[in-house]
Amino acid sequence: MKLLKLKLFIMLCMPVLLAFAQEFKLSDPKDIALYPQQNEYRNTLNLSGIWNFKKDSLNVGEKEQWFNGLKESRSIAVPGSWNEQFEDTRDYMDVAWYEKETYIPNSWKGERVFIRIGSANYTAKIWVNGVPLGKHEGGHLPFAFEISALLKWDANNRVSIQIENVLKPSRVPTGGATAGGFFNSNPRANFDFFPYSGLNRAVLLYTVPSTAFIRDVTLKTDFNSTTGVVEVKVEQEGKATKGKVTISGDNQKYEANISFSGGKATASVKIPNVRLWSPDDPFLYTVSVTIEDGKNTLDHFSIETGVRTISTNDKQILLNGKPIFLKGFGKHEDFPIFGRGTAYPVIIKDYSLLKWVGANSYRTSHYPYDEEYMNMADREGILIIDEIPAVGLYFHGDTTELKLRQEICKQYIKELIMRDKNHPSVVMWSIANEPFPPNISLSPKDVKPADPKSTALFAALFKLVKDLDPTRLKTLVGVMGGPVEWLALSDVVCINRYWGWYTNPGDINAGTALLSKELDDLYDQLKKPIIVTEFGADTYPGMHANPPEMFTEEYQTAFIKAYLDVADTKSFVAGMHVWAFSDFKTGQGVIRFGGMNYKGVFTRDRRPKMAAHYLRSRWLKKEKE
Ligand code: GCB
Repeated sequence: MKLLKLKLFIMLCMPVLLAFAQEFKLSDPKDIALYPQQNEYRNTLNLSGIWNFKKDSLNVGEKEQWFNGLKESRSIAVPGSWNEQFEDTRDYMDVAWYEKETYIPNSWKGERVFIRIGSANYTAKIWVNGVPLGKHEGGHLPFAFEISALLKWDANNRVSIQIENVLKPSRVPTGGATAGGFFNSNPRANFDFFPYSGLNRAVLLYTVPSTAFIRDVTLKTDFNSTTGVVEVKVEQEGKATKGKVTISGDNQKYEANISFSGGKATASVKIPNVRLWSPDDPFLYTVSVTIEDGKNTLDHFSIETGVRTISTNDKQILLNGKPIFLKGFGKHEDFPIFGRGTAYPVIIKDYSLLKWVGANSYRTSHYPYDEEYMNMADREGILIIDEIPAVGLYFHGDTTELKLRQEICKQYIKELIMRDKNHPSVVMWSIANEPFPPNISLSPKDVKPADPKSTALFAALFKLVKDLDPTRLKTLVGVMGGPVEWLALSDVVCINRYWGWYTNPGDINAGTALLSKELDDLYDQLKKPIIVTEFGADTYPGMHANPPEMFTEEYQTAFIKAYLDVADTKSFVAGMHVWAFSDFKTGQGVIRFGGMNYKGVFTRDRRPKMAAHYLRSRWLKKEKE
């Protein structure tokens, strides 16, 4: 009788024991190398829509097994930030659960099935049908796990995701540390944008063939006179022995056979009379890869890409060997109600406005954006400085926290390059925005030398970037008063400057005199092209003053004009990015009226301020000259 009871007890407890016995795997960046695709060998299922949601402020969900079904949940939209969808979640920076049931057809049986989460801010743990699957840290990059073994076929399957967004100094971007003085904000982020939480991008299920599938494709483009060259590296997992690469476009088709050794194969395809990719002609070729085992085709994947090169000389950025001046903005993924959630109409609108205003580039400040932004940049011919979420890094204080920050930066670099390496629009990787030294001084005369340890860290991050992608430029974006040693590591020196705003308030002339002198000094020391990656003034739409006064549309326009005029006198300035494209939400604090940064030249709902009209007249005219 006792034995029977024991057996019964074990049987009842089995699912629970199984759930606890299993470990959460860490994601492998290789699994985000190729965006899920629907074709004759692959399926995708987008789980966007309404999910179940529940806050877990006491952090009891795991103990109470919420992964076996959320009780008393409410509905929430995915993608979308939880902060904008309810009244009690705006400043909620803690644990919450998402849940979705979805039907998996029997026709998928025998395929390998993966789940891909576009962005979960900040940490995520995932269960499928109550069984632990994997975990991930970092809110702006995708991650994926295979789920084939956990699925029930021709049945509903439950996906449970626990997300936690506590702002901590050990995380990147950093939070929870006291910024000091006027810069303190609620929520306690050490960065100037709202720390939107939750599932901000789509969650996808997708299949790949189990016999063999294309795991990664890396494209490297070059040209020689009128002939383009595309180097294609393919990685497969499974039994494929050979395959084919086809590049088509402009009514032409070029092919090369590949054969695998150790799962890898390469090809070099020549394109006579190549149409080079550029903002003037963002022409995209289709690179199509098939793999086979000698008898049957096993998998197929295709990528749109452009043929182009990017390089520098001591003063200029060269696209396809010719100088190009970067006109554009620092941006954010930010919109009312969506928060940081993917909003397709906003993506389209932003590209329409970038074109309207005459911009040719922007920086994904201060984190990687949804893949559709990258696809659109390829199509529209917009150059991208692609930034990891390392905003406001610092090097003093607790050494364990410092180490954790360094590790996560390395992970971000691996994930970002894995995700975005085939986009012609991406011309530069940015490994940090405004890292700051201890005892920062805003007077250029008093800038202190960098601590060699921090310089060594940046050197190591740059080496990692170069090892992973030697074809693109790399930079870190420097803060006012930041050390020159850090800037010296970049291929292109990028600096954010607010002389005439945070210093010399109300005095644009004094501000631009400082800017002009600093640019000359920097160039004398570094002999590299410089981009001013941020400059701007908060501007409440509809506020006017003559003569211009801070916060008015006139001041913003005059400020931007004065900075652009200075840049025009320096042959080594290779780009000017206005801060910011549009107004955006921040935490609440005394320097952020209404919890907003008003430095946009467009409002948060994308209406032009006076400065947008001014930029349009200046940037479009320049193009014709
Ligand atoms: C900066 C930061 C950016 C801020 C901006 C500002 O230097 O890089 O994140 O939003 O200044 O408006 O203060």
